[in-house]
Amino acid sequence: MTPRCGFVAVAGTPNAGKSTLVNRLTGVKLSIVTPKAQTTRFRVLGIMLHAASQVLLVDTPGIFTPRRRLDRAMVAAAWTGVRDADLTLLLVDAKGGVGAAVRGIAEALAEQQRRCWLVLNKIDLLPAPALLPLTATLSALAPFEATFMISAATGDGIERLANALADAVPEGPHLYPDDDLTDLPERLLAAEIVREQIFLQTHEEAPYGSTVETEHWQERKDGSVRIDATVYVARPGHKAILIGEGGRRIKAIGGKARAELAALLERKVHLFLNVKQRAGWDEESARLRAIGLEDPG
Ligand SMILES: Nc1nc2c(ncn2[C@@H]2O[C@H](COP(=O)(O)OP(=O)(O)OP(=O)(O)O)[C@@H](O)[C@H]2O)c(=O)[nH]1
Ligand SMILES: [Mg+2]
Repeated sequence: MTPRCGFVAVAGTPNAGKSTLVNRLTGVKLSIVTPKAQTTRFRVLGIMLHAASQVLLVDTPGIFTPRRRLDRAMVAAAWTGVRDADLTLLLVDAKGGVGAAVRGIAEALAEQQRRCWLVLNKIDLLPAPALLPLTATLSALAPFEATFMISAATGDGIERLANALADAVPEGPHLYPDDDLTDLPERLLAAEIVREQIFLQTHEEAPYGSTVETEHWQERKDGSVRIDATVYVARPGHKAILIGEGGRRIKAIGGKARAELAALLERKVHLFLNVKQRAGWDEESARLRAIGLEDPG
């Protein structure tokens, strides 16, 4: 069979299920998932090998109206992902319907004359007849080549989508070794897994005011790894929330993240977290670069 390979961007509003879909298609957890919007902050590559095709799935941050420099960098990263792709999937939370945000993205894709497919997600949450008017509304906004209805959570409709993607990417040699799953460095993955626990275990502004950087990564002779990570928080109040009474919260965050990392890296992990307050980190170029974002200025 002729080898095929191409980039497919997964775009949409925050919380549509983009990361869940990329993890589902690759069969591994590469991109963190939480019930909160704006979880993903930078592009994450998931490599799906399907028959003779290598489909390079680009998970992107949700597209929304940015306020902070961090937000602008996130949205810019999402559009860069779309611009560099052979095909874009507009992933829509079918339960959420077509609001101004989804509409805006569909119109922008149409204007940029992107090759794109419409993918309605979370179909496990609503009855099938409700999907038809949604498809009609969205199809009027952009010339989608195809429409898919899926549940990234249950796997419904995924096989059909995977087959279609494998057929759709252009002919050409594979760009990555076939056993690679992502281009995400392990240090960044570790920081992301810690950030996922912060998103899951703290609320309101605290997760949005936090970022995580891996400071040290030490492979030990016994095969285990020691990881030291710093959690930067924007406000003193956030530091108190993250540490929790008697240090209980940070212990719980570290405990869960450590277990998750041990499973992902398939070895014993010693994880040390240090919480530092750093007002305005979300406006700081160096902090944005540390998490793989370009400074939007
Ligand atoms: N019921 C249901 N929930 C889903 C489905 N797909 C994703 N979710 C849930 O939706 C929430 C958001 O999922 P994510 O994958 O983090 O969404 P995202 O689009 O990557 O979000 P951002 O990174 O914030 O832009 C999580 O709680 C998921 O478990 C689905 O098909 N059905
Ligand atoms: Mg995401």
